[in-house]
Amino acid sequence: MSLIVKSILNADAEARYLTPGELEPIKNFVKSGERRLRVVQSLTENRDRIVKQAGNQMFQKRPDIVSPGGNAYGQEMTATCLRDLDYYLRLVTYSVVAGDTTPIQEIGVIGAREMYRSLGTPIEAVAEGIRGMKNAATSMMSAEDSNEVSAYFDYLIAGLQ
Ligand SMILES: CCC1=C(C)/C(=C/C2=NC(=C\c3[nH]c(/C=C4\NC(=O)[C@H](C)[C@H]4CC)c(C)c3CCC(=O)O)/C(CCC(=O)O)=C2C)NC1=O
Repeated sequence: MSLIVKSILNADAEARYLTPGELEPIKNFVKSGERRLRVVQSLTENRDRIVKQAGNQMFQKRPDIVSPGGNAYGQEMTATCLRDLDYYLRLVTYSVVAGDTTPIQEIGVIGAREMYRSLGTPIEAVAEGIRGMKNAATSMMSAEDSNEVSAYFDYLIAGLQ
């Protein structure tokens, strides 16, 4: 949920106007709008490259997952693994747009550990792949944009550990 919607729901629950304390973060949210949209556009346009680069890095660091008996072994499983990275990159774009970690948390983190355990997927390797996406994504951005998006990648990585 975006900051604006959240603030309105809180205020309306008490039938009151938005307070200066609520308007200040909204002001910052609005001010950062252009930057956040620029970041999302960059992630969206470069998603194939980001996922591919991160995948290659991850498979190099963890050759076991693409070796016989590994969870991402075989063309189909490797593709499913890269699809998961793409899913996570998409969630990061949702959170950057909303200026809020809720999409990452609700869609990508809650229940993820249990799900990956049941699939036999080593979750620390998933986190490694996401770290690779962070590196790939931030290497193609300005320092300011990179700051914006790093926080969301870090939040996601921490949530999967
Ligand atoms: C947007 C929220 C969302 C997430 C996160 C998600 C993940 C997700 N990953 C899955 C499978 C999978 N996920 C992986 C991923 C990997 N294996 C590895 O060793 C690597 C470390 C890693 C890649 C980084 C693999 C290989 C499978 C297939 C496992 C199997 O079918 O046995 C499945 C099982 C169903 C399917 O195959 O689609 C789900 C639900 N689905 C969602 O809707």
